[in-house]
Amino acid sequence: MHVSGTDPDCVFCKIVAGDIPAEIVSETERTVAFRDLNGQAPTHVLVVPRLHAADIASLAVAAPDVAAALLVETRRIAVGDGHEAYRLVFNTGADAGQSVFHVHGHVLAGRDLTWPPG
Ligand code: DGP
Repeated sequence: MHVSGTDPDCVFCKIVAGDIPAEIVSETERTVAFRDLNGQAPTHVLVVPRLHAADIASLAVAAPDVAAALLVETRRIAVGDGHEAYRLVFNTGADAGQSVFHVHGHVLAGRDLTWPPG
């Protein structure tokens, strides 16, 4: 199970700790949300747990309360940016486009979001 307190080599653990700057959107007891460096929509926010977990399924098994808190936070982020509708993406595994292995939900909103995704 890839869940632990923090990983010293993880870029998102460093953002959570404040060691790397990011445009923080919200902070809760369990989560931190910040704008994506390579925004793909007018709203493109990443919401992450403070604890290190590789992906959403690992997090849900090890700490379901944290996974639920992360999901609740996604709507608050979208509404905070003025959007009732949003897309939530968890790329899971390198072949699915995951490049940072600290679970993060992409909250995307503010433009037409086509289906199927690329
Ligand atoms: P994914 O491909 O699903 O693992 O998404 C990783 C996202 O993280 C990608 O859209 C770019 C973003 N990202 C990577 N490094 C940083 C960083 O240091 N700061 C911020 N704000 N975003 C980052």
